[in-house]
Amino acid sequence: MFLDTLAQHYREQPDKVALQIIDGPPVTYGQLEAAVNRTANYLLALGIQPGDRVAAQLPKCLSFIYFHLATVQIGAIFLPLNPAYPSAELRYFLEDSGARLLIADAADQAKLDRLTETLPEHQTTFTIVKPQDTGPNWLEDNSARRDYPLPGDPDQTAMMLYTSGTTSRPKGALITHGNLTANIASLHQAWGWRRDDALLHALPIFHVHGLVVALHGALHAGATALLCPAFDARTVLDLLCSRRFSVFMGVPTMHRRLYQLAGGRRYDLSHMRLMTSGSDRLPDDLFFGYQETFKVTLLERYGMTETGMNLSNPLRGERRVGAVGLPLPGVSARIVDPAAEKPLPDGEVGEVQIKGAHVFKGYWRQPEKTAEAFSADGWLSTGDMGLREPDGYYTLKGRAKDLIISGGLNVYPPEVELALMEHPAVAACAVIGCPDAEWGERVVAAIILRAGERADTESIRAFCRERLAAYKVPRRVLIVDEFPANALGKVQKARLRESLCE
Ligand code: MCA
Repeated sequence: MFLDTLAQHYREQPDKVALQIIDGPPVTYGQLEAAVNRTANYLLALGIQPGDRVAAQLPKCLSFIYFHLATVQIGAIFLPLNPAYPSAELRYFLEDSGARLLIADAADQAKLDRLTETLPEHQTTFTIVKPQDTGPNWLEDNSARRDYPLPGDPDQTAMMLYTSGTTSRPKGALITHGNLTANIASLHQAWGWRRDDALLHALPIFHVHGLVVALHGALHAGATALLCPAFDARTVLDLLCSRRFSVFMGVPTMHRRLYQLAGGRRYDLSHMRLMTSGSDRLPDDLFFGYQETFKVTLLERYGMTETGMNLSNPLRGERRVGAVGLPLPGVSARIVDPAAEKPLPDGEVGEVQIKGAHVFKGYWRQPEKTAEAFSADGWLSTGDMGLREPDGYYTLKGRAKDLIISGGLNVYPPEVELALMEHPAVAACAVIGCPDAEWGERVVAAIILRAGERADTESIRAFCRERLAAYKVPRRVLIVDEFPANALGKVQKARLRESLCE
């Protein structure tokens, strides 16, 4: 299990640096073990039991990592939340998950006060953390790990990660200890993780990409991770040039910013053992531009919250432009005709389906949604369309589901549409993604106003901002008279995109 490997590093290399936040003190594996044990003791003292949900809405900091590892160590369920969620979204996650505890940033006190007024009494205890502190008070407990069993059942849930749906409010995907172990073992093998690797970590840590693929990857290998609290292209490029690192993972928007910052100058980053791109399609020009500018061939891979990583271009061998590679060790993939659920021959476009020990066990308290996600014979429907080349490489060809990916973050149009429909002047709306060189796609909303109503588009954006995290707020709002619709009256988003995207 992932926790066992970590315990092995605690024992075998206690003096090796495990983590460091830029400009902060290094944390060795020995110190990490002590901090995680003390945090676990603190959670136990609060009465947290196996299976309880422990939510954390913190900026990227060591406390987040201690709470994450301590929560899974005592058999509770860790629920990471994007710090950008305003209180309306936060309330939904806390209510839906029935979280016993929310670990939050001291800077968010006002938001938490508003929340306390609306949450059911005693549902959630807030523990306020000052993320800049490396030794907050719960770490003052000097006791070693208390005597409690470490989770031993691979089916036990370790994390709950909210993903949105095309027709519903966000659903909590349940990720088990077995899923985490399978994922990380597979990536370890495929990407050749080593103890002497040094990861430059510039991703958010509340998603699978930053938390599991990058951070767990480094900790599982017994390597060192340097964490940038936020992505700043200048800082990251300087660090990459320092030759202190061997691994970097990013989303295409980050790679685009690094490439643009280079501004035609050449940098030799060929000492980097592995630089990956994921969470969104890597544009061809960026793949080639990177090779020319940085002497690096980005390794593109494909995953999703419900599974972690599924497909990857190879570490050695051809990293094919425009392709997401081959199934990772332990992963099975197939392309099916979504209507008939029939596997399709190579070269034909269908839905990508996935099977393996890394696939999540279901959505929190949503058995129907869980059943819908799987085929009768147990394959997970990804909602992504793609094809398999005769030599086994997979290429993605769009989405079966209504989804926008902006800067590597998923935005579900129905969620934005629900928020827009709460506006008293909005009679109907449709949210689409328009192509964007920096973000991949940008969120655009078309609205029809109620008869006699007037509203300026900026006030509509401000209205959304109170209800949705900033990355989901439409960059453009357009007032239209009607939508292109099919015979059944359903808005034809493809036609809307043709007419509204510039
Ligand atoms: C920030 N903003 C965004 C986004 N990020 N708007 C749209 N899409 C976004 N992704 C907003 C900010 O709130 C701000 O709004 C404005 O854009 C400018 O912010 P800026 O400072 O330029 O952005 P940033 O803070 O530098 O963030 C850009 C980023 C970030 C570094 C690319 O979005 C990011 O870290 N993306 C990675 C996401 C990720 O890890 N995805 C993995 C999930 P305003 O000006 O209005 O305040 S998917 C996953 O885990 C699966 C398993 C997988 O396969 O990987």
